[in-house]
Amino acid sequence: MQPVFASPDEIRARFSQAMSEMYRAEVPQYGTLMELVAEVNAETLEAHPELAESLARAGEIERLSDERHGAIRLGTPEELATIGRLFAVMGMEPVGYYDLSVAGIPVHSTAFRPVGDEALARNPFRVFTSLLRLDLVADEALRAEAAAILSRRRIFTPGAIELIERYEARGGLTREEGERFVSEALETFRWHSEATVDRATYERLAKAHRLVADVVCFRGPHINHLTPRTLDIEAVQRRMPARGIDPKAVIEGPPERRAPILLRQTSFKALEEPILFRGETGAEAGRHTARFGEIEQRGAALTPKGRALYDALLSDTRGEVQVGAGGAGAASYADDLATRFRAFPDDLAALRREGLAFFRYAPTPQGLAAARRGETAGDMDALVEAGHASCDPLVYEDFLPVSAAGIFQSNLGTDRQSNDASSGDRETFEAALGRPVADETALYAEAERRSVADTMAALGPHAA
Ligand code: OOG
Ligand code: NI
Repeated sequence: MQPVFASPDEIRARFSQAMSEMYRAEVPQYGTLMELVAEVNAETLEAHPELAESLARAGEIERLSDERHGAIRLGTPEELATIGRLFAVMGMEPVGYYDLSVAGIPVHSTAFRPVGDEALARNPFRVFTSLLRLDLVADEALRAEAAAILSRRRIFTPGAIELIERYEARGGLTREEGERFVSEALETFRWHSEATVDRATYERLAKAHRLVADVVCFRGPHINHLTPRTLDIEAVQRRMPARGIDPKAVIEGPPERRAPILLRQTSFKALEEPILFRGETGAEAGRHTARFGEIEQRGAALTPKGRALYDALLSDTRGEVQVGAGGAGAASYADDLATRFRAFPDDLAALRREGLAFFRYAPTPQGLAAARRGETAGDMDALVEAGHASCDPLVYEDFLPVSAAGIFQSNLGTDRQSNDASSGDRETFEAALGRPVADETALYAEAERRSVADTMAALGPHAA
């Protein structure tokens, strides 16, 4: 008899819940941030009943303060290949390639995430996953030393590997296996305060780049942050200090707008935590900063034309105003950003008219009635104009390389913005992963195209 399998969405929902509990216990300040986010979200809903209604219609109220994403940093191609298989058990696919070397950070990344509308609605949890690029470490001896240390660790439990193999062989896990899988998988993301190296080795690696030490010197790729969704990122950013939380200097992404686009993010700075180095005569006390908390607010996914405009306006601002290591210049940066983004249309109709954002179309009840009378127009603009089709922006479900770099940087102990020359290496990343990453723009374009086709079919001359 064919066993009954748990859905990957269900396993992912359990996993994100378990991660949230583990991280709150490990990093109490993250719990404080969650409380602040819940408070601001509640106030925002009370002040904007129309927003509360639209979230309720979309079925999003219940999951409002669930985490949207987390992040890890891996050390070897084999680790990336296996994590891809682990995330596949939970319905998470690699989407997008992010080159962080543009900001002087020696990693490249993808986001493992659910891709279908239903899967995203069921549980949106995704993991921004970076792979260390030892090829960007200049010192050859150090590079070899790091590779040797990494080759000795095993970041997955035997139980997790066994369940991944079972999933692959049978095409699913039972509910009981899914529960076991979640607790085995969780071990990979747990914090270990004992470094696998001595102080001198840690310091040599940290001198090459703080991130190299963070990836190489521990037993596993500890989850370094989780990120809930906020309805008012400005308010959370403002209120963090009163809760004893130290926010990064600027909110990454576009400025505040009436019609939100892409992704706005901010984080609290990574905490300094006690660790133990290996010593000749026993453990030696040390300190390490890696783990932080972040919040995000998402808006419309942009077409290539919209994204080009976004990139140009952002790069103009960053060319004009540099934020310094301690956050100096943050206010002028925010002002300059807001001024420049006046060139980016700020209402949904204009975003659609000018082809800057992706939309999802659907027939309205009036449209369906008109179609039955044979009174609908044959093109989408006219259908929308007549109220026969509705259109809502597609939510951006991915990440932004410049923003990600800013989040990395502020958690490596500096708010200094950096704009280096790029040299991505997507081919090597995909070879390590064992498969290509999906193209996020193609996913949005396809979702829009499908909604247009379905809507036209429902409202077209042959509909009834
Ligand atoms: C990842 C930083 C990037 C985001 O939301 O853009 C990120 C990391 O620090 O490992 O999480
Ligand atoms: Ni993040």
